[in-house]
Amino acid sequence: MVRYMRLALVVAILGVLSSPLKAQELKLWYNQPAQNWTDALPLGNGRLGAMVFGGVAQEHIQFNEETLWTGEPRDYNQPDAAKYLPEIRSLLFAGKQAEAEKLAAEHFMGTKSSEGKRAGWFKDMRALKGLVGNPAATAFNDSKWKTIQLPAPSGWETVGLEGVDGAVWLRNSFILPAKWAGKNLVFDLGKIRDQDFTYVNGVLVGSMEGSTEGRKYVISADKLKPGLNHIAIQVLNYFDKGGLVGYKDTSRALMVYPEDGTEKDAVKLSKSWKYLIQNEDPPLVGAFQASYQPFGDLLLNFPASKVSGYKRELDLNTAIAKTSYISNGITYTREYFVSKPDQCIVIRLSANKKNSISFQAGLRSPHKNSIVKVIDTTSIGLSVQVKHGALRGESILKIRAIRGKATVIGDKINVNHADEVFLYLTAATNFKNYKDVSGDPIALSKADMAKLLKRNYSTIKEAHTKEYQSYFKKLTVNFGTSEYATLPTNERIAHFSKGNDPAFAALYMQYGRYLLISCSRPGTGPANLQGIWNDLLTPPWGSKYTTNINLEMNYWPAESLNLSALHEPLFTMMEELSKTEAETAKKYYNAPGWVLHHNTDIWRGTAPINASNHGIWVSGAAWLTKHVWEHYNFTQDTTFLRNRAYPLMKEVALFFNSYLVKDPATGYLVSGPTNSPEQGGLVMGTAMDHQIIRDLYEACIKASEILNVDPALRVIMKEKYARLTPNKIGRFGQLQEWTVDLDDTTNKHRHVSHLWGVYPGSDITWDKSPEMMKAAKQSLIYRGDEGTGWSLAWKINFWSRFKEGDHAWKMVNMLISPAETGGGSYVNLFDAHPPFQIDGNFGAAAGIAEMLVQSHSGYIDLLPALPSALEQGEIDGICTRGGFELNMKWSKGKLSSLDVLSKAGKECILKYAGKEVRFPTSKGNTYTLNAELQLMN
Ligand code: FUC
Repeated sequence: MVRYMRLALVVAILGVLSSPLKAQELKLWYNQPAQNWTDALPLGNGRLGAMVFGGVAQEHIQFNEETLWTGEPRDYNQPDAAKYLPEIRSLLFAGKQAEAEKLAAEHFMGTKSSEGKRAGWFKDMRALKGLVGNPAATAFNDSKWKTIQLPAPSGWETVGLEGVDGAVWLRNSFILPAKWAGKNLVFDLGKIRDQDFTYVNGVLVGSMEGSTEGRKYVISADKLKPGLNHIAIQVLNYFDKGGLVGYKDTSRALMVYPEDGTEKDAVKLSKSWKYLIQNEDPPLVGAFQASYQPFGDLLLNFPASKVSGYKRELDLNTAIAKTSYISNGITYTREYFVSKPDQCIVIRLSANKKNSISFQAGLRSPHKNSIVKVIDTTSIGLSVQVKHGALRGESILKIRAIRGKATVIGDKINVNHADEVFLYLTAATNFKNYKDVSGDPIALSKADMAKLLKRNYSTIKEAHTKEYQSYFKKLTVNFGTSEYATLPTNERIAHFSKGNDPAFAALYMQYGRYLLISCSRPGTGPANLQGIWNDLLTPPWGSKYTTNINLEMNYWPAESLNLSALHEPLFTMMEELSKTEAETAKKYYNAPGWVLHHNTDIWRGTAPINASNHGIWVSGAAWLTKHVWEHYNFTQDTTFLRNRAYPLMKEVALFFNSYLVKDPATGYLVSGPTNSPEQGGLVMGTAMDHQIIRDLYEACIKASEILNVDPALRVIMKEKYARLTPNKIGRFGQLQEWTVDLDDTTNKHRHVSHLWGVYPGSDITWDKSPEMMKAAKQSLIYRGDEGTGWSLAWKINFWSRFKEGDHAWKMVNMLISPAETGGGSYVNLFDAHPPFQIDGNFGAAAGIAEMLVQSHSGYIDLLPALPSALEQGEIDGICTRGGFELNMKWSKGKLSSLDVLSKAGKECILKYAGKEVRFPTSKGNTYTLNAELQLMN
């Protein structure tokens, strides 16, 4: 009987297997070339990144090399910060937050890079140095000036003044409506970066310094004329974005309207302005940390022609992008990829008719200090030097034309009537490590080129595909297909939240994996705020590494989505940080071990930055160590635990052993001075810190037991663990964000740090503490669903842990919707903060996995938060803690089959629909279970 039943079950399972879900193509594709950078398709090998626009008359490939940053190696620490620590703490305990923040601002922030002297330059600019005539004057002739479109919300860098810091004049005019005669007018010029001197009809009418205040100047009627009135603005921009940036609400115009009227009566000034650069060399501005830089652009200009059948795509299965179109009856195809084995950006141009390929290739860079040079008869090079920085880069472009001819003319390469063309681009910098910039970029770039030129295109392509697929193929996911799967990606994004395209969520998940492979390979640096892709000299938040959510979120999918090896760059960075951080621990807290505040950069800066109300946050290192511990949990690799994870964890535990202090009000240990990221200013004691520290102690105690080391330290950690401030439920039924019940239930801020214990932590679970879980959920309900890209992604994970799949799905829908003013997705599916920030891509991919499998509570929970929209599907290769890899299928919302591969031979505990099964496993064996969780082998 039992045998018969087994047989029937096997037949049933085979039945399911024999009617597989139809899979969609794993491609992003479009019917038109990229207009904006966030339409372009990203490629990368962890070190070199490329954004492919796919233009017909002009192909544009913007590229990056991951080590090109501003700045130089330097000490970021304030030498005697620790002297002020006791006073800051006692002020905070005494409720004197403002005084504590002031003292900390003066003595506790990190040091900035060197500053220039402003006074002399300022005087020269105001005295019109370098100009002929006075542009403020009404009669000034600006007919030879160029034009610029204003406002430019992302800075004038994005509308034609890339790389310009300094003094720029802007001129415009408007006709005074007759009915405004005799009225005072309001000039609303939005925010200006950084300082303006605004003239109307030659008279200075307003001036302000500071980039956060909008300019609204009231001009008295006597300064105005009937008819034409002239406006001239001298803008002094010292660093970062420049110009008239308008308002956060980008639909708001620059305008002028009567003082007694409203904006409805306004004459718009949002239009073309004339401009002249007076000077581009302002005095240096000190920066707490460095910014990631673009390297250059490869441009291919083709003869103009009419085309049909245009398509561009990115194939996630091969990490190869393609553009194709028909022109004059000839089908042209471009193929692009970035090879890790051959360390280069590769492009192949082909046509289905011989002698048909002609174009001109050139290089350029947004860096002012850059030149294009001839290397040999078929190669040119690009040298860039970062302004005021220690880093420089060298790139080489080599063209191989099959038949036809490639020749260098001027600083460009011309190709005429070729059958097929191969372009190879290498790039390198002088960065060796965070202390050493003595590298030889030209030698490196040349060596890469020499090596690859010994191989042919198909060998290079094959090696690339094989290496890429060694990561990508480890997991497949299929949520079925739908009619929408045939739509171009931009249309699918627009349609997704309207329903019926669950397959797109599978594509989004795989795209997250694709992006991680492309920007974080073993041996490269970790993924920064934009992964590896950046086209701006002043990118948002420096495109650096923010550690109060963003850097960690980048690596959330690494273990569960079977990309464990890609975690490596983060671990190497942590080992470097643990060295620079040791200095910070000593100089700021007089403590052993290491501590990381809320940001770091390529130079491994670790001291607090920005402002004392949010820059002094102490849990960065502790949070990062969760990643080494999770790597161990997923892989069960005790050698890794002994040699890499535990030493890092132990040093952070040693820091907290010394740093935690007793809260006089409660007797518990608290962290502080610190903050709950970007909420409530500098305080003693935040729920987030305590959850992270508790997690660290728990992990460190377990690790020391597994490794059988440090028994004395274990005793101390256990004692500290027991005395740490516990999670608390506040008066609104919410999980308290601080030790004191200060939560504001109307606060809709994107940061939800006090829920750290729900995800990525496991301090709060339905099993361990249902009341606290309810309170955490209540806090999230108060905070609301809206948020930036990463905030939406975090909320997918929270709702999955709350086991509310449909709410989690709602968050997926909000994230996969066209990026407008809030979080969403750009045309190329990059996550929109906005602007672009890659963390949301990774956080959401991890969040979808969390709907399917969870393993943070000591067992594997199958389909714990399956949304009704994903009622059928299959995933092969999803990983869990304990060293298991699952192949799982479900249909009609119910598990239908499961294979468990045991990679470490640990006991397997599975839970599904109220059932629990446990069985011993042997390493390397696969266990098959049926829908009832019965073992079939
Ligand atoms: C913090 C966040 C922002 C952004 C930035 C990189 O300041 O509050 O939303 O993610 O880091």
